[in-house]
Amino acid sequence: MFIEAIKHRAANPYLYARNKETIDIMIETKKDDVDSIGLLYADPHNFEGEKWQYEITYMVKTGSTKLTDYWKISIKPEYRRLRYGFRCIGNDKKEIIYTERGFSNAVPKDINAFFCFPFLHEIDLFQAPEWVKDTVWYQIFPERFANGDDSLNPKNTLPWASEAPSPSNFFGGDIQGVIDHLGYLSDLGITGIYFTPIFKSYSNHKYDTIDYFEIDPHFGDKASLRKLVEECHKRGMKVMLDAVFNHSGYYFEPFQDVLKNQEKSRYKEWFHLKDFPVSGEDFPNYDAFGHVASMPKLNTANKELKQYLLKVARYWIEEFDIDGWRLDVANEVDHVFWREFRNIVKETKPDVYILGEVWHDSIKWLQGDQFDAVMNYPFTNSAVEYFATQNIDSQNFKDNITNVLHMYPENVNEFAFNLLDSHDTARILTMANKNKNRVKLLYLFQFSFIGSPCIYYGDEIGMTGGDDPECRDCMEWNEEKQDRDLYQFVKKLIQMRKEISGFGNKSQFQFLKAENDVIAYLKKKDEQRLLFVLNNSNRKKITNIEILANKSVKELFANKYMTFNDNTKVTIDEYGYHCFQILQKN
Ligand code: ARE
Repeated sequence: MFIEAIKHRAANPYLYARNKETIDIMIETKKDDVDSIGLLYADPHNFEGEKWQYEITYMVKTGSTKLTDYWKISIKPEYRRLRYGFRCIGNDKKEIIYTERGFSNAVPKDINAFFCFPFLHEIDLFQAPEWVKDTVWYQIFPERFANGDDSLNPKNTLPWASEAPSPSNFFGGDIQGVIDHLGYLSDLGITGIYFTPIFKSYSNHKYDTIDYFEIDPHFGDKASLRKLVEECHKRGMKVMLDAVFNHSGYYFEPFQDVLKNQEKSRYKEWFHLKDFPVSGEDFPNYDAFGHVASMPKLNTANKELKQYLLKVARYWIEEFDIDGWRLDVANEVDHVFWREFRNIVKETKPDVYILGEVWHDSIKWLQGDQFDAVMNYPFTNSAVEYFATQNIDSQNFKDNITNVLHMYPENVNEFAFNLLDSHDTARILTMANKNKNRVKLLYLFQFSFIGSPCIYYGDEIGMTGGDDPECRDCMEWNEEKQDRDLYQFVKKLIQMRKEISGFGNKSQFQFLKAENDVIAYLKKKDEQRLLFVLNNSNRKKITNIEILANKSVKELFANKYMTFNDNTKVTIDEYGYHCFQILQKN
């Protein structure tokens, strides 16, 4: 046994409370090296005489990569406390005990050698709004979605879609434009909209805030936002706004005050200034987003500024009833701030969704005290590299996705914000080299995965565009120029996710196959079993899926019943896909 590959710590995601009575435990071992793992566990006070009485129960292998096997188990300890260790039996039949004191041949006599979960407090649980699990998001970049009120157009507004998007051009998109098209989003099946910033700012993207308490006048006013939220809520859609708290804009009043009064400015502690005179020349002498002078970094540790930003967070919830905050550059803001932010937000409206923009491992923010989710870019990267750019093979894809699923607790995964692209990346159809079939597979995978999926505006009708700013083109409203076939496909997936138990969230995901450009995975929920088989190549494939032996199934896309005997070969056309609902044994 390769004991050096055995990995566990009494910390997230290896040990966590899933709900008020359940503790989940995970351990990693070298791939195919260990045959079984028994968890030795009991309450720390469960003694008979001098002897601690423990039970043994066997862990389940929940996923494997080329290097690693992941094992998990859920325990419901009567007194909400736990001491535990592992008994690993290797494929060489050797046995080893693993506790907090390391490896031993026999079970340690001293109970203090065992790993410890001291007490499960409900208040420490990771809890996020339930509605998110069923939400299908749509991301809108307001300047480019629809122009509903010409009177608000900025100077030099260009006719809709008359030019390619540039870092500085304007096309007049606004809040009324979104309201005008809510019917379109309802028809598609959208239940949540994420808006990139709408507060008063200088640029077309509005990430350089001038006033956090005002709607950008080119987008509308407070009455327009109120109407938007009401109209969305009427249609069962949630509204999430973008909070840009890492930095302000250059024209934010307090920063202007710093530029004017320099060392004497009462706002000098609101920023991270390095020396005076403060100057926003090419390379600013203050911290900024990147080295972008027009985005001076805010000092969120400063009490006065903190109160100001927390007031902003509360204001738009309290006065406008918004349902979510997406937090820009969330990983560059201090954790103390985010903890206070969470308290204020949840106190104002408990089921507001807090979504951090973090592109990397985000475990630090997902312990229950800061965010409800992060933008799941590790999911995005794997899906894009497999289906769109085809840079990785099926085995690597399976490995990456298995790692993504084991990166965070299971109850955290269900709230993940799963995007394929965004206003910060090229569009998926462009990444897929304009191959629509690959985009369909991407959508199928996204909609059948754990978490809440998000569609970037216009992707559903086949819009293209490279990296920022190209991905921010004006929405195509001429139906003749829209890819209606793709639209209908996405609409169908949304319906399937909503109507078929186990298709989307609230189910378990398990890979069955990943080779030769084919992947197969099983989604389980209660008695429901859905088997997905996807062919990520331009050649027809025949693949053997053993679990189909002697089963009757319904193919949900073709709406066709089939029965398998011992021959479990499945044929999939080029870039084809199946979803088999397994009905019963013959
Ligand atoms: C503009 C130009 C760009 C140019 C840039 C640099 O459009 O072409 O490269 O300036 O000068 C906003 C605007 C952007 C604008 C930017 C700066 O939307 O158009 O770019 O401001 O003025 C990292 C951050 C992540 C950030 C991305 C963009 O970690 O937080 O970079 N995303 C948010 C928003 C953006 C927004 C800002 C932040 C600033 O979503 O829209 O930009 O408010 C790797 C790294 C990530 C990195 C990612 C992308 O994966 O791991 O950390 O994200 O690549 O670069």
